Parts: sequence; structure tokens; C-alpha cells
Amino acid sequence: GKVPEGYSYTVYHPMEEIYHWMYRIKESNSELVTQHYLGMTYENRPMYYLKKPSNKAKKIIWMDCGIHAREWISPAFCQWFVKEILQNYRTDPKIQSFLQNLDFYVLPVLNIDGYIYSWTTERLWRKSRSPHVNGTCFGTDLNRNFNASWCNIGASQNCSSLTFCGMAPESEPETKAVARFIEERKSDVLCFLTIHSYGQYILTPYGYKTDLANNHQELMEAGEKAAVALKEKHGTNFTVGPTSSILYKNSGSSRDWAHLIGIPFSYTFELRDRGTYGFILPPDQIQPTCEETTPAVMTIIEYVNQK
Ligand code: ING
Ligand code: ZN
Repeated sequence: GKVPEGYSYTVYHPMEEIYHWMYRIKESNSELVTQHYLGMTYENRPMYYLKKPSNKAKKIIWMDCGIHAREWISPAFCQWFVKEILQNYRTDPKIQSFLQNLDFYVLPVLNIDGYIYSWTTERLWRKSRSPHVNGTCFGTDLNRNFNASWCNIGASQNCSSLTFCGMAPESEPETKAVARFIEERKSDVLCFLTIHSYGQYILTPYGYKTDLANNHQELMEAGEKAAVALKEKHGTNFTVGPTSSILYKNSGSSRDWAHLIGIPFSYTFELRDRGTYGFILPPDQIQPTCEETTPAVMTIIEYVNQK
């Protein structure tokens, strides 16, 4: 795999550059990676994902980044991860074996409108950018808009809230696009990863209820192995467990929804840090964050690949 030169993975990139990066990645690796249209954002921007199909094609690993606009480290990680796979797949037997058995789908920025807004106007913007109540407030929390006990807890019906759940489950085009895509392939999706910041957690289902997932044990086993691999790199501590018990309850998340529709391995990653910089993680932490998160994600993929 060729990684286009002249792109820095240790700075944050505005959306235009990420679009261009995707184009160059697929152009320079046309035999390996393809780019596909997923849907349109509220403000009519195309959502694309990258796909690395396996030879035998079957089980799917999904990873999305940037569902929340201000969590800039998340899209930076998705890009880093794609780069790592392309750079190392020839030499790393582990990566080779994943790539033989699993199809990878990576959506580098889910909430494109919000991401752009966080660059141009309000750095700490979280939600999408759809208008509500006659244009008096903007944005739905896309991670409260999925069809998982929608808006019942840890979410708000008030459109000015940071956790506004939207007008209905999947009312937002970005949510709808992801949900439709996954739903169509759900019997093949083995693993659903959604990358956020911050807090240093690997979160398992459920968030909306304290009931344990039907495969709680194996979710924990893979998650804890991932946290060990992560810590080995730079000593960073991550906490693993169900959202509802280690943080607080919230409904409508993509992770809960994915598990409810039958995807066995569904995780939210909350990357660095634990609040010193929070969402404004300095660029000099992009590299160490991505360096530690990559083996953690690889560990989960390795685990599910053996299932
Ligand atoms: N956190 C996620 C969110 O959607 C979460 C996950 C849910 C964390 C509930 C804690 C409690 O809010 C971030 N940072 O977006
Ligand atoms: Zn988030």
C-alpha cells in the first residue's frame, strides 16, 4: 500500500483536506481500498467511507469517527488507522490475517456539518447542524438519535440542549445513512466501533439500561485485552465497562443500537485525555494517542477474528 506523501498525521485537518486525503488514499491504493458514498448530510455534503475488502469477503468491521464535532482527535485517529494498515499490511502477519478474513469499513467523519462548524465558528460545537423550532436552535446530538430506547434517558427533547435527541429516531440524515447501511449488512457485521473523546474509556453496551449485554463476558475480555495493549505503548490507563454502570445512563447511542440489532462486538472508545485539555487535545498528543489506540483496536479485531 502506498500512503500519499505530504500529508501530516500529527496535525488536525479541516474537512476539505480530509475529503482530499480520502481521494488520494483511494487513488494511490486502487487495488486495495475503495471509496463509497454513504449518504448526504443535512447541509448537503456527501458522506464517504473507505472500504478494504477481504479476498474471501464475509465478516465486517465497522469504525466511525467524528460523530461529535468537537472531538477532533477522533477523525485524526481514523485517518491514522487507515494509514497504518496501508503502510504495514505487507509486513505485519497479524494485519494480513485480519485483511484475509474481514472487510474493513471506515467512516472518517460522520458529522461533517458539525465538524466544519467547529472549525469555522464554534470550536466546542458537538451536534449536527439541522435547524429546529423555526430556526431558533440548531443541531441534534447524533449519538442520541439512534433507535435504542430513543430519548428515554440521558437525552433531551429541548432543541437547545447539547444532548438533543432529534424529532424522532433516525430523524437526521447522517444517522439514517449509517443505520440503513449497517442494517442492510447486520448479519455480517461482527464489530462496530465508534470513536469519541475524551475520558479514556472503552465502553460496552448498554448505556440506556443496566442490564448486561448477552455476551458481556466476551465483550469485557476483548475490551480488557485492548486496554492492556493500549497501556503497553505509553502507559495510558483506560477503564473498560458498560456505559450505564461506569458513567451514567444515556439512550439513543449508536453503540447500543448496533448491539440491539445483533452486532455482537459493539464498543465506544473515548480517547485521551482525562480532562486536562479535554476536547482541545494539543496536536502534540495526536501521535501518542493514535500510537496507543491502534494496538487496542487491533487487539479487538484479533479477538473477534478468532470468534
Ligand atoms: N461521550 C459519549 C456521549 O455520547 C457517553 C458517550 C455517554 C459517555 C454517556 C458518558 C456517558 O456522550 C462523548 N464524549 O461524547
Ligand atoms: Zn462524543
